[in-house]
Amino acid sequence: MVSVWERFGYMVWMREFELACLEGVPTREIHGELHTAVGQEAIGAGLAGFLRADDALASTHRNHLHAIAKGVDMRAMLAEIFEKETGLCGGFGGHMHLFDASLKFSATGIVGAGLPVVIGHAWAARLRGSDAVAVAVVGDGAVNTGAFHEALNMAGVHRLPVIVVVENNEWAISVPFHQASATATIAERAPAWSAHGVRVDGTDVEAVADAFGTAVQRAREGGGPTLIEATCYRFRGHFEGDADTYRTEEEKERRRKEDPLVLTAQRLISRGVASAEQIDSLRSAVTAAMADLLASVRADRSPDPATALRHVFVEVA
Ligand SMILES: Cc1ncc(C[n+]2csc(CCOP(=O)(O)OP(=O)(O)O)c2C)c(N)n1
Repeated sequence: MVSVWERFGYMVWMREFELACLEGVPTREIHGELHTAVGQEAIGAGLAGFLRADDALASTHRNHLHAIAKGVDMRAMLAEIFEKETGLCGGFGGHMHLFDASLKFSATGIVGAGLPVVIGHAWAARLRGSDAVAVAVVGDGAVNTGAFHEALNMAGVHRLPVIVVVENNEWAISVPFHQASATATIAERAPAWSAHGVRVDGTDVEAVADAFGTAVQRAREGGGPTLIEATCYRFRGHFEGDADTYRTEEEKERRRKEDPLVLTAQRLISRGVASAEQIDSLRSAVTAAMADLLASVRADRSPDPATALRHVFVEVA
């Protein structure tokens, strides 16, 4: 059982990890779009501790926190994001394509594309007679794709051990959720697929963990799929470089006050779990450790340009 103090630790590491990634954008060490989930850490940390190596998790373009929650090695992730040979995929994939086959962790930049993958994992577990589960984490932008309906329907028909977690941060790039959904919430759609539906405050790490832990247990015991909607807000633009003019300054300022790290720290202090000093020293220790990790990754080599076509075409011996 992961304690709330430990979950807070995850949140701090997740925040620092993404702040480290941000350093690589202006320096052009990271090419392409970088999407962070700063502000959404209570969801990532709420998923931690429930999944085994043989459980699958498929994530999105905003995937760093889910990978950390699944136990993917942070150094190998950071090296991949910084396009180094030592990265998870040898520096060929970059931040949107983090893969760790040993942990059945995958990510995709195609909205909704992780859902059918998860159905495949769940079906495979069923055929093997295993109680492994399969988790898809998607954004609210994925919930009106065909893949979302098809995957949840298939999971419902076959009572597959599937959990779909939707991070509803209210915006799919510049499209507000209320303009794109015929239902006020996502969780209320669950009965259409005979799935359990639950909507949680995604700034509350314990609420997320409760909902996710229950869903994983239900799936392992043959109780079928669960759709979890976790409400949240992304603190940064859709990607680094997004002018983000579609959200008002007033909205952004107001919502950033609901920082899950601050809310969780306040909870820890009010319950007497930790003092303000302990929280500060944890944050300073993680900041220092992440600076060391980043410095170490930066010293690694990038792939040789001569290998650019490796993994693109079949290599015939
Ligand atoms: C099939 C597909 N259509 C469009 C895009 C372009 N695109 C990238 S991210 C995104 C919005 C995703 O929003 P959401 O699912 O809410 O996730 P968030 O970025 O808010 O985490 C879109 C439309 C894409 N990557 N894939």
